[in-house]
Amino acid sequence: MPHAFVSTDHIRSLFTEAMSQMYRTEVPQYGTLIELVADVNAGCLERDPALRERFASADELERIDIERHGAIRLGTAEELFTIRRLFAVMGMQAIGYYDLSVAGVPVHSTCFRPIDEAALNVNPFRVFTSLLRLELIEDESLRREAEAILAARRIYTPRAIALIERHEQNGGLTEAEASEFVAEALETFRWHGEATVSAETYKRLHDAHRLIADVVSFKGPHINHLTPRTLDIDAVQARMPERGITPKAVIEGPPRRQCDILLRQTSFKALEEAIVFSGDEGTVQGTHTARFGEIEQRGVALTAKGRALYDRLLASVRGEVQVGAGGAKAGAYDQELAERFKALPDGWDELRKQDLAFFRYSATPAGIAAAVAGPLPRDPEALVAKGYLAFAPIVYEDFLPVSAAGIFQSNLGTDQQQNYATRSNRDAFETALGATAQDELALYAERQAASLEAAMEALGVAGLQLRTLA
Ligand code: OOG
Ligand code: NI
Repeated sequence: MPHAFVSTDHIRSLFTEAMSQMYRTEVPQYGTLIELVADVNAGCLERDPALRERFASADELERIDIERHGAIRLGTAEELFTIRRLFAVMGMQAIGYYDLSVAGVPVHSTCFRPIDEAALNVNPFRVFTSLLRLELIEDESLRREAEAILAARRIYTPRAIALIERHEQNGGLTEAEASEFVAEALETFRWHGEATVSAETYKRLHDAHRLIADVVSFKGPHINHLTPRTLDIDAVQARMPERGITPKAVIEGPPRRQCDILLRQTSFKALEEAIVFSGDEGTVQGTHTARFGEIEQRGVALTAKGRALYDRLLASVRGEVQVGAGGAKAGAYDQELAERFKALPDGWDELRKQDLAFFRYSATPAGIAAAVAGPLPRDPEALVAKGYLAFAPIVYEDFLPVSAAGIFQSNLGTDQQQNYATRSNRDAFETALGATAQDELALYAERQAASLEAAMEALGVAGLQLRTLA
């Protein structure tokens, strides 16, 4: 009899844990951030017993501060193609397309994450994965050189590839294969203190764009940050300096609200780390700045209509106040953000009624009891009003391009503002990926519709509707 396969969710959890351990060892300041996050989260739960109870009953107390995402930057189409296959072993698929060239960062990206609600509940870990757009290097000889350097590297171990193939052929991995796979996959994300290029080449790449040097000069796509979840991002941001951590100037995303929407995130500045360059005249010491730590707080996913309003409000804030080098005008930015976002309703029912956000519907016990007694109205609004149909926000599981650009930028230095006169190139990205990047809005809409359908059925209303239609 063949050995049983473990679930992709289990492999993803093993991987998340292994990455967390590795990154804490590699970047000690990240360990300090994790401790601060744990303290702040514990304080929130202590002050709010109802919140604590919610987490306890969902069996989530243990997992509150575990990592929610990480990020890597790849150099070639082939690397992207294989990373899709690697993440598939852990039940993660490419969702969404993010063009960051409009923000002066020469990459385009996707998010690898689980899709099903059940899988997200077990472990929602996702990886923001960028592909360098070498075509944006203007200097042709430098571009060719970068291409040649990248073409020569192998970022996956032969054993990792063999295990990916085994997963594809057999439809899963056994427990022993899964732990071996995680150990092998970790090699791809590990930091290498030795650059594969000379100090001189590094400088030329760095002068073209700091990010190009980060992608091209090393053996592999080191994980550049991990991001735990916090229950109070403003508190963590304010308290970072207490622990000797320098936060970026402003929290990206929407302002603090009663009803959290989308994603708020902030990071500590990337650290300057010692590296060794290769060279004909022996090795040369240098430094490289790439790795940082981040925190996130997620809220409800917005519909296309809600998102359009969000984008418009955010653009108007950024048009009014530009945060300068060293965080100048950060206070004014935060104020303007809070002020302008008053235009976006801050109540769950308002967000729902105006079709601004996605919700998960369920039949209440009162509704089910009433359904037994007699037929219920078919209009969902009437059912909500009677307390027969309940709704809860669907959490936003993706990223925000403007925020991502802000995170990149703060770790590249504010002197790096460049604008690429180029269009996004989703087709090229998906060709490299070997798959389409799925539409995140369609996924939320499907979940909302499926929950409503199931709830209506539980209330005996779906059948009624079908009969009327027939
Ligand atoms: C990725 C930055 C984007 C986020 O949380 O928006 C990101 C990177 O720096 O490679 O992780
Ligand atoms: Ni991030």
